Amino acid sequence: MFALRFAAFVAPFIALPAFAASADEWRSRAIYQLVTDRFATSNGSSPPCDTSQRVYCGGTWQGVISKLDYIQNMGFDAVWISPVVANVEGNTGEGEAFHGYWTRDINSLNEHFGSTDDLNALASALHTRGMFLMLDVVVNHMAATSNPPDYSSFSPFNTQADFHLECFIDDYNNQTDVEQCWLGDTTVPLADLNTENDDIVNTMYTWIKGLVGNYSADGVRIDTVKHIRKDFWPQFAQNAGVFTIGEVLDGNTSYVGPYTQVLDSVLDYPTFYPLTSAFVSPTGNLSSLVELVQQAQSTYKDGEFMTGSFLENHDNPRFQSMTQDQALVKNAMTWPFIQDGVPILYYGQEQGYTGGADPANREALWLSGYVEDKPLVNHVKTLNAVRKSAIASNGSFLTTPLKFLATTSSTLAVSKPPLLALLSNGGNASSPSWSVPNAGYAANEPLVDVVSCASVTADSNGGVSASSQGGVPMVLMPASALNKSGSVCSNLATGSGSGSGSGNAASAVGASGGIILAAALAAAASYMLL
Ligand code: ABC
Ligand code: CA
Repeated sequence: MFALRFAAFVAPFIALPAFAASADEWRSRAIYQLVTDRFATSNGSSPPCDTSQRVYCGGTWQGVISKLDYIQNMGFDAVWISPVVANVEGNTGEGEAFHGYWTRDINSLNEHFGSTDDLNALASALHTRGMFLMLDVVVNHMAATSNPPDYSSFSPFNTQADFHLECFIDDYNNQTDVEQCWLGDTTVPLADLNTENDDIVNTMYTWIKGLVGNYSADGVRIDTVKHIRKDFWPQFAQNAGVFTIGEVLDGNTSYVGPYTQVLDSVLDYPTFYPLTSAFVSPTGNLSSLVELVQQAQSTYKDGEFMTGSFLENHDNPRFQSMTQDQALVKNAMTWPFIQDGVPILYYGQEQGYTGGADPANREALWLSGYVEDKPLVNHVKTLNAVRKSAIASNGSFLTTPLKFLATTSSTLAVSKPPLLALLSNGGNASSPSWSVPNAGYAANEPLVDVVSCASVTADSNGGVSASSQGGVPMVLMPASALNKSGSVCSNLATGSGSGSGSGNAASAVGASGGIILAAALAAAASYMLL
């Protein structure tokens, strides 16, 4: 009986190509988002890169391959790269298409980033390490360099009839305008594809299937999702055949929520805004963050579980362009790793980059020297490692919604057993303290704050009282949930064996191929418990 049900459940996973990863297989992952042109050069050189010029600086897929140790050492097991298809060439008057979002031909690659072989080599280099590749795809529009566009310059949609009539979106409250008018401006019009036309729609469905297959992608980040009617998306996702995460750029859960019904997940923009304002200064409003997260938990299809949580991305000013108080920065950076969804870190945040609005937030990472022994790099390592430990030590960590246990005007206590995160926005001159009467631990349980590697002991009711110096966050774990031979505060850890988390994020990913089976087995195991 066991064997039969087991086999029936596992079989569909095994039938998939090695890395066609589903939403469930992304749940436990952590994503590093990079701008391909700005992350690393093929030969390791460090050309100058003035972001204000908005031109190609020289990053490539080979460059990414050469820096996978850097990414993996921080504990990431998935990489989101810039759109890969051929873009408009030359200086448009708004710079070059170094970001990859100005599609000219959906069936050719962007040669600035490398060749077909290079992109395939990146996919296999990632897979060899047990890491996932996420492609960024644009379906809504093609970019032109004149107005009206020269439609014959696009491929394969090369006539005006393939596009909605030109009108730039000026009323974001009119959803028909949002879907059928154009993004961009008269210098670089983003000609809006006529996705009401079945031929166009079917071409896009066939295209995404081919793209994912050709480059062995494990997931796709989908651009401009709110600019195409919702019922376009389910079949698009089905043809992609892998995890889909959509960009619906809006701050309201009521607007974003319905899109969680048509794709696996969304980038959690609604949380991003109150998250930023909560931690950007000591006057930030923590209750707005709490309220928003609770709304999202009840509005999104799977609560917050499958969202992508981020503090920075390529479209918004970096957090450190608004404050450089390192205590605030560390608190804000902690959030994506201790909440319900998949954490996403935008490259350069770990190096303390401070770029403001686009294009300043797209700095070349080679100018940092990729130094790994730095406070924020270490913070990221700790956060990834502690999350993997929590996942390993509690089989339902990933499916248990976080709870806010105690909120004051300057402190938050976020519980996601076995983890308790104690955050504050007092800044580096503050000494925050937290009192959490029912934290859910055992009486007098030995705990470890993994940020400072200090011991904390639960009280006789399993509650926690703690305080930190210099406003830094605390992330508590039972000492027994950390591995004595792991990388997280091993001197205080008392756990060993599989249930207690290795504390080493890198070891949580296996060799190519094995990981899918492992994920299938884990899924099967939890399924058996139902
Ligand atoms: C750049 C500059 C522009 C400049 C232009 C010439 O060059 O950013 O300021 O005018 C690509 C490039 C960009 C380039 C654009 C346009 O193309 O990366 O550098 O702009 O040529 C995605 C990608 C993004 C990409 C594109 C285009 C789309 O992530 O990198 O940009 O393929 C809209 C879209 C969203 C899009 C974003 C850039 O524009 O919906 O998909 N991102 C409101 C609207 C949003 C709108 C947003 C920004 O403004 O509702 O739909 O996003 O314009 C919240 C509200 C939101 C509000 C925000 C700002 O505040 O709830 O509704 O968003 O509180
Ligand atoms: Ca559209």
